[in-house]
Amino acid sequence: MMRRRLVGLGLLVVLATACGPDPNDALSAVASSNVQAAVSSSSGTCTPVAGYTAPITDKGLASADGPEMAVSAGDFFFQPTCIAADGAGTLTLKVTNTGAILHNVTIADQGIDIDVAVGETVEVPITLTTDAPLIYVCKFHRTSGMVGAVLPPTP
Ligand SMILES: [Cu+2]
Repeated sequence: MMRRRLVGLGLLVVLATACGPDPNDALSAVASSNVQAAVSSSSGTCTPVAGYTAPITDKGLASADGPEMAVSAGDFFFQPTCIAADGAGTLTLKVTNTGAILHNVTIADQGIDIDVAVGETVEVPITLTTDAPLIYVCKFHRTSGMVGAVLPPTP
């Protein structure tokens, strides 16, 4: 059940902002995968395509600098919502709960289910392939839009 839902989440549309590290580099990698990519001049978004009905709270797209990627878990979002990785393989998500309630990082396919207490930071080891985005959720607030993605590196 959960696995099927996560596969559905893999279909993201990524819209890039014009500022910050060149997001078009990341988007070219996205376009070559099973993710549908689009570029917009509006603020960065990371929203689902048709077929995925739960919301994703969009807090933008950022480019990673190295194998460690910092993410804030707020009420109820991950920020940045999408991160373009600069390498594949074993990476680390450093997730800090900047909100007022308990959050979580779950990647069912990788056996990850880690709670993040208020004010705490957890290091989550993830495995990223070069051909598909890695979707993670807060298991408590997934249906409130608490979904994030690590995008494959540009080839
Ligand atoms: Cu949460």
